[in-house]
Amino acid sequence: MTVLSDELSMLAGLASRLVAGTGAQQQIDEAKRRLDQPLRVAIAGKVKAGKSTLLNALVSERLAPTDAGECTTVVTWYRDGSTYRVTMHPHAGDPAQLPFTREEGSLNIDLRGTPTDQIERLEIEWPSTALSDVTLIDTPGIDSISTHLSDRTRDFLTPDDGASTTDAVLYLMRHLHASDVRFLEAFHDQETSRPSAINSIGILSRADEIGVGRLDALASARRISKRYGADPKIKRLCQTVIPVAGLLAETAGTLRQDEFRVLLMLAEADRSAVDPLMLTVDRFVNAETDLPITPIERSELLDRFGIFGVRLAFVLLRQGRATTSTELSNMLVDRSGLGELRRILHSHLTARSDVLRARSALLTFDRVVSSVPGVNSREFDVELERIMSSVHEFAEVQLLNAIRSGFVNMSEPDAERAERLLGTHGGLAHQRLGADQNTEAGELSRLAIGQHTYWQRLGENPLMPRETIEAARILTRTCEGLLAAGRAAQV
Ligand SMILES: Nc1nc2c(ncn2[C@@H]2O[C@H](COP(=O)(O)OP(=O)(O)OP(=O)(O)O)[C@@H](O)[C@H]2O)c(=O)[nH]1
Ligand SMILES: [Mg+2]
Repeated sequence: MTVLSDELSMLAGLASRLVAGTGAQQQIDEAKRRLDQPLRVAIAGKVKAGKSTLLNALVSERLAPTDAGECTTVVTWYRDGSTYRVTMHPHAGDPAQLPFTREEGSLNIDLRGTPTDQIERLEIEWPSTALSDVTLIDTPGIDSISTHLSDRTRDFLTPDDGASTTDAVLYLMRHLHASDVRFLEAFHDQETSRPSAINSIGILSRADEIGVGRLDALASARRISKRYGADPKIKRLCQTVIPVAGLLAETAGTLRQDEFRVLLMLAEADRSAVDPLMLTVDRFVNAETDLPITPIERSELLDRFGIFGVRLAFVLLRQGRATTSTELSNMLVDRSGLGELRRILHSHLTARSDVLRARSALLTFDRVVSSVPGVNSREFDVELERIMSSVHEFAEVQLLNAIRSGFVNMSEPDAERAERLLGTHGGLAHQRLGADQNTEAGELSRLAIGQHTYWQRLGENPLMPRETIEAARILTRTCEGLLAAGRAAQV
């Protein structure tokens, strides 16, 4: 048992006693059960931001419906299971299993005539290693503030009563928009009075479309994401912003042999015949050509790859950098930004599942206890406050938020060093210490000692404001944790 789990059990017990005999007891039990389940990560963003496509890319299957269909308007969970099963959870009444078919990989779910506004969520169990440590939740697009679809997503992510059912969010944005920021703020408002960057990652989605599908689209997208990530409003709300070309990632992960053959044919054809086709989307589909590919086939290729993907695959094959469909698929996944997203998902979210889930549980206990009329929650409030400030993992989360919100007065290089140490570049030891992946344990220890000394001295400087001294104390403790973990790993 760790300090964290001991404290959680204690607080759960206290919350249970306070609400015993009321319906709220069940919510406490449910929150406790969640601590052993995979991390729940919602994919959210505006209408047609590419949420479902990105979910498919992460699972390497075309499960989630994209574009049309009533299922795009229902919150849908995708979780690992021992069998393939679809369950509908209505707002009122018992859950029911639903029949489904698959067409070219896509799921076709028969809602049996149930109006979508009566469905709280669909749950898809799907045996998949990609889902073994994370449950992905596809949400309907947020449109304008008032539409009912947006309301469904908003209710789901930021419920007025009860607890949020997610531990973290991937927030897709195509262009930075005032309503994106409002939504992110609303999501975080639920947690505490202070917003938190710890559990959300911003994604500049459909990144291939930036610069009308030119081959350098992703480089431009990377520059734009950096700018978004540095924006103080976004910085308070997202750990980082990265670009992803979801459609290309989805297609690369589900690449078919027939598609590979057509692309190879184009790559091997005479340049004078192919180059004119590659100039624009319109030419690619409609231009007359002697090449053995019909306009319908070209249009299908575009639907799957986008013009950027077609151009990139063509260049990779033509230059001989990819020679098989597996090589092509791997290269496209990498170029799409999905590889980086997977790494970030791991280092920023799943590697920290314990603390993120614990945090969700505490917030749920708090909300449940304060929602039951007549409960004297004083003892609970005191304990919650004590845990939030004394358990080191939470102290780190709160410090990161405080730095990002400008509550802690630090020089820019200090703030950057502190943020990194708190895990904004990933929670693994080398990431926190700013070293590369292959750094030896001895060198990591030296780096940790260097940082320890640095923060300790800063904390002892009597001229520093109180918050900075407190921040330095937490960071010193983080370095001690890294040193201890390094020693344990060497034993
Ligand atoms: N070029 C390009 N098109 C994309 C990308 N991602 C999604 N699309 C296209 O955008 C359209 C919408 O994609 P979805 O994945 O359904 O978007 P969504 O955010 O789930 O949409 P809603 O659920 O309806 O809000 C589809 O036609 C996709 O093929 C991308 O990375 N690049
Ligand atoms: Mg969708």
